[in-house]
Amino acid sequence: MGDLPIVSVNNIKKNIRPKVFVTRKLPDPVETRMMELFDSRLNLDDVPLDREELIMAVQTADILVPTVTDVIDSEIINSAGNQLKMIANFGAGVDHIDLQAAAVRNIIITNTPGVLTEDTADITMALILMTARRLGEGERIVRNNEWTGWTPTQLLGSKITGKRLGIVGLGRIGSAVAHRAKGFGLKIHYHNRNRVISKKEEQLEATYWESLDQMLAHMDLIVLTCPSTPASHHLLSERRLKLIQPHCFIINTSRGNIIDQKALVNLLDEGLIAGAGLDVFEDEPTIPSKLKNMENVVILPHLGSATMEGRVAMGETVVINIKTFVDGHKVPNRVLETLL
Ligand code: 8YV
Repeated sequence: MGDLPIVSVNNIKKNIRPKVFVTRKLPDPVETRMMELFDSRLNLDDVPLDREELIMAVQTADILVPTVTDVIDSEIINSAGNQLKMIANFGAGVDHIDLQAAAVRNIIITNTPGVLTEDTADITMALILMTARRLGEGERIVRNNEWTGWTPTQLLGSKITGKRLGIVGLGRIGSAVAHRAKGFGLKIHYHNRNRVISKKEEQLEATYWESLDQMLAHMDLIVLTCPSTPASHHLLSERRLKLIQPHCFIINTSRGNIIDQKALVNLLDEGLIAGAGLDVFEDEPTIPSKLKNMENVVILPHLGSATMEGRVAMGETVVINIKTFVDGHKVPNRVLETLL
């Protein structure tokens, strides 16, 4: 990065454009801005990087811009050159990055929270409706030319008005789901590490369950909107999944590893859970064929934040994170492991 003086705050040398390595194709306006502001290396073909390419990236770039598809584990971080100062993630979830290894190397991690809240909440509602009202099944019947006309008993689903919705994680996305769900006449229940302020509970007419086990056992629909952290890995373990009533549906728009996927498949198979709406999976993009063949499961290819506006806003947030860091200011969306 040349021989110019070093800014003490961030160790990035002033007045020069940092080398930014973007691992995936981003929306055009974002890439254009990245090119204008930084010495950016883009991935126009959008072929995911393999481990060797990722290692090469962290050995050459000042700033890496990865996505959920890049596993930045301790080996990758430890192979980074001293020039790597920041990992500016395109996305809110950072479970694919070893935060501890990055902290040891003084590499700053940022994410893009806030801008994808509404879109992810919309997809969650879509999955609630698709699953409870059997919309995927209906669409498949029509597309397969199997629809012979209306009948009084075809594809009868479950009414959602008046049902109990248990939200696991009442953060930004969980709250946005709660607001929408209330409008649909669902009764809001939630479990969270910390109980939210009473004003918010009153607004949502929400019931707090300190015990996740107890909440799971009493719900008609369960939605997972908590972040994926070491503590939430398999939060819905086989034991907890078995507490759920057989008429209940599970919706996951967070991360696949929050549910023990193998146990979920078995319980769905045995009819002990009514159905599932899944936007995320344990080993994306691999999805067990058993799950894909279940009529009562709705499967989406991780579309939570997939709107043009949302993805551009995520890119703009990445640009702001990098620019403030390079300019030596306090970085707005820094992820501190201790806060997760
Ligand atoms: C993103 C997401 O599309 O932001 C997240 O955490 O799960 C998705 O909505 C993806 O992570 C982009 O990297």
